[in-house]
Amino acid sequence: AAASTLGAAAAQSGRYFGTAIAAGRLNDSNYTTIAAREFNMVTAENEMKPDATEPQRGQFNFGSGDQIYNWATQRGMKVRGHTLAWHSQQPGWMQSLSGSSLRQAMIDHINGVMAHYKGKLAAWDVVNEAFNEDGSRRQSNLQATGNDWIEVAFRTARAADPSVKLCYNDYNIENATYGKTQGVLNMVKDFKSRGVPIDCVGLQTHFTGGSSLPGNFQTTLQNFASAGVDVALTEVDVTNASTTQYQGLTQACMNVSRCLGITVWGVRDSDSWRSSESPLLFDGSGNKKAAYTSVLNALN
Ligand code: 9MR
Repeated sequence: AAASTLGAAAAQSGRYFGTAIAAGRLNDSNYTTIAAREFNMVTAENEMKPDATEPQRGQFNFGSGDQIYNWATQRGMKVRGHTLAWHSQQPGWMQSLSGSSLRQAMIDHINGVMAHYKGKLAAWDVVNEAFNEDGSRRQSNLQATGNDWIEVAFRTARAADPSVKLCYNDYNIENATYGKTQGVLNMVKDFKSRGVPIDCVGLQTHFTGGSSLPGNFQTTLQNFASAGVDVALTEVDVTNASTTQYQGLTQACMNVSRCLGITVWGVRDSDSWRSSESPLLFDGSGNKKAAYTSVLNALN
């Protein structure tokens, strides 16, 4: 029988359907009613990022992250951790570090945050957005600590919590022939060949701001899977919520056995970081849009 919510429909094939949640909206009952009904995975939109969790060096704050974690798990939902090492949304003290002191701060940050959530999360986005469009490494303060910073982050993460899946997460890695996609795929193959722990790649899948679903998306997912990692669509949104693109990206995940699930980057259009593009599955009043039906049907 066809399921009537996104989460239940995804669960029929052992997958999940998630959303980004913002702690500041948890007192909006229209928002929480939809979120609790439709989804079975949650990502904190900003509350588990480095600036939120370690505002002063060595002083961790899990208040708003835990608010989201508790809200989700009290409703039977799972939680993805987002994110531990990133060039953006670093606390001010971290931005001013470099070299070996920044490297140590990154390690300490991973250990401090992962200890708090040890055994509780489905996955962590250990490293976020570390590549340029051409497949080279993004120049950042983290990259400047040495090219091995990504593998150090993953090894640190594995030791901190051996039970959680460790993911690399990025945008514009949906087209199989694109330089950035190949750069990330080559990193995964290199890590696998050298025993660097990595379990999954998160494809953010922001088909918004001018980008759109590539015809080879399923091939991309399969290429990562063939390299030995699970994949997930982690931050989906689509300009004007194109039904064909939403249907196509959902079908691509359904067609790849190692595609674990799909997360949309917000509940209603009004909750989106790109609300002017109306890219989500519910309108600002919380009504299901046509794209919702196309996703639900593809999951069913
Ligand atoms: O949706 C998030 C928005 O509220 C923040 O202002 C922004 C700050 O960088 O981050 C947004 O989420 C991003 C995610 O963490 C990583 N991939 C891109 C997302 C959209 O910018």
